[in-house]
Amino acid sequence: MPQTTHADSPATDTLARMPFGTAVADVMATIARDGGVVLTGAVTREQVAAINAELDLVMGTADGRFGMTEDNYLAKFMGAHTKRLQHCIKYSRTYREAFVANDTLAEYVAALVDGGIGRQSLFSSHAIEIHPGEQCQELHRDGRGFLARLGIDRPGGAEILVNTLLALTDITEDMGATRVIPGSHRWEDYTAPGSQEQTVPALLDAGDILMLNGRVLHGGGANVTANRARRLIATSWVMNFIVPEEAWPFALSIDEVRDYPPRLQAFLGFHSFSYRGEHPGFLWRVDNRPLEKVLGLTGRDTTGQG
Ligand SMILES: O=C(O)CCC(=O)C(=O)O
Ligand SMILES: [Fe+2]
Repeated sequence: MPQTTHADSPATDTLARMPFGTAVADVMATIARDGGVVLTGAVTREQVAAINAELDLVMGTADGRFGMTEDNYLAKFMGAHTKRLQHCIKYSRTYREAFVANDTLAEYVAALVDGGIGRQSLFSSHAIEIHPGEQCQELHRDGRGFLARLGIDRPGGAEILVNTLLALTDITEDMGATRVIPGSHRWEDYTAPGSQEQTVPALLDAGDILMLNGRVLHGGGANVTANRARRLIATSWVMNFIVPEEAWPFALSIDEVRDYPPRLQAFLGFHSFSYRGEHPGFLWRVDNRPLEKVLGLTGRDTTGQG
């Protein structure tokens, strides 16, 4: 697949669509070309209804909050008219059993991200409900935090992350369909931001997924409808082997760790962290909140990066 420059027009005008269950090689060939693909019918209409009913029990509560109340640096990226609910695994049995544990999905994930079938770590399981009035989200590559840091922010490097966006409503362009720049994972210059004019909307029926590699530019769309919210769940996986050898949060209790120096609490994973000093506390969160706050660890932060 040739590299392209960001001046080139998109590789395709629309994203390719194929049924969920299409041969792994065909799905991978399309993602290699475009950076993403729509896989139709990943879950049934009945399963969509069940997932929505399970999520509705919490989406209306404080956990399904709008925007980011505590973390202003993330507020713009997360959106002021968008509800986000982390840990959907916990709230929807239908979603976790029919979708996240699905054998075919595990094969697609493993074909993109090294490790073998079922041997990636779940990175996020996060409902995103974009309401009327929301603007376009900043275009981004989901693997952005890893790629530059590891020196693989160029075509052809390892795939660290894969994302799937499972539509729980039909999603039209005016409702804020996810916008993608097909082929942008093949740009030579990953620092080029891309523009909304280069994007195409991923139109989804409820039950379809948009599968994206960690390198393609995309972002949530603007919801310009009067009264129609759009709901999906972003489920992503990462390579599972850059983790500590010792499983600290299971080996040590929070009570033991409470009196440790804050630096050590952070080393042991009792603290949210960031990719590279940017967006402190973006990773390793609970209920969209910094872990150390959830745990009541109030010691002074000495990590220098939140
Ligand atoms: O909400 C959307 O359509 C996009 C979500 C997204 O980009 C993400 O979860 O990384
Ligand atoms: Fe994203």
